[in-house]
Amino acid sequence: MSEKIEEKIRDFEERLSRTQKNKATQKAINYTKAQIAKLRNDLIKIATSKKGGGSGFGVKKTGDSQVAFIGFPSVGKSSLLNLLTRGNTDSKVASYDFTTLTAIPGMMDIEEAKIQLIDLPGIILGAASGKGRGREILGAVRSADLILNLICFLPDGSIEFSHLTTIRQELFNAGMRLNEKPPRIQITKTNRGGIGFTYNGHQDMDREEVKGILNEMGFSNASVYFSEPHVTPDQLIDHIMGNRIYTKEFVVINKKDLAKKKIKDEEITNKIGHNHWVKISALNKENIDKLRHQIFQELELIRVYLKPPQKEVDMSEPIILHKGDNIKKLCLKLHKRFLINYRYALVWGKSAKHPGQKFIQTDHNLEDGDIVSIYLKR
Ligand SMILES: Nc1nc2c(ncn2[C@@H]2O[C@H](COP(=O)(O)OP(=O)(O)OP(=O)(O)O)[C@@H](O)[C@H]2O)c(=O)[nH]1
Ligand SMILES: [Mg+2]
Repeated sequence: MSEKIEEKIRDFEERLSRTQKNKATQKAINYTKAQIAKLRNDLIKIATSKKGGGSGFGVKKTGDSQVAFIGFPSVGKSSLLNLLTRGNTDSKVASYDFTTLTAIPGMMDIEEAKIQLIDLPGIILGAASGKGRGREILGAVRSADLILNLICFLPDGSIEFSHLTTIRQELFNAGMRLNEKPPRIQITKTNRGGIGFTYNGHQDMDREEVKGILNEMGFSNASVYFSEPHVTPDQLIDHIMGNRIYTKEFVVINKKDLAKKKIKDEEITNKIGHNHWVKISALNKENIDKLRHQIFQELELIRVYLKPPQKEVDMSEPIILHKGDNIKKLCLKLHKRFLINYRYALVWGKSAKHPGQKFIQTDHNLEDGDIVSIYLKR
């Protein structure tokens, strides 16, 4: 079944590449884009269903955060897992491709946080439509907080950047959006009146185009609001589809020991498209600690300390949360009874206007180093 869908996608994509972009063809382009999005969605549904292997090898989430390793075969994913987990994990390493056949989780301790690393089999072209163990791999990646995209130096001393493009395309096809923020769009279904369109800032799409896409995606009456400028047709389609996953990507360039001549950092940043990357050598254990700290920073974790009411603060064991998490997240991480019986909380630290600020609501965002006392109903 997925083969047929893929064939259709290919047809549409070919049509898209043949169409020159101008005002007259815009409608046809958006129509084609909507069709591709719907078909890809069918693929994602198959891939994330149990039958399609979407449970992602069934790795149980543990720790404060999850990081998934993705990369072509033999780039050194398993070698790196073994190093980062300081020998607590033993994922098989070998010189042949497809050594790792399933997901291997390992735990990395850093700055009082426990980070679950997931080593995965090598990915190949067509993974999103199920080639190799593609569906399971992408299933496991979908639930991660950070994706470590691994590439490596080749024996001739050059870096294989093309793998990055392939992997990103596969992740895109699987509904993942790397280093992007969800577009700020609101769509409210209405009973009549067609498609209403209001916006903030400069937009490149006009009402006709927005209407075209919405009609194509099954909306006849709705009011649409863009609260950020320059929303693209793809972002609009993503918003309507709703199952997109927005994750950060960090690029690891392994096998630095094979590098011959120096490649400028700017050149690497240009090729990668951002400066969230590091060169390492798993073989020579080079830059491994640097990478550990970079992972910690990329995850944007914060430490919150608990002060039981009328007692001293416990500085020995912080609760690890993600940046932007609120008191509700903290309660849930402790035990759901903290949320059910919540009365108020007192907060000291960066997020409080004054020491011991009182919060009756749980939607207050906490910051790194905050001290919190939670008072419960009796
Ligand atoms: N020269 C060099 N070789 C490395 C380095 N890291 C790993 N290797 C070698 O590369 C080969 C593949 O390493 P693995 O860790 O098994 O690679 P993988 O990405 O897990 O491979 P699959 O599980 O098959 O996808 C092994 O022969 C490793 O010894 C490195 O930093 N430098
Ligand atoms: Mg491996």
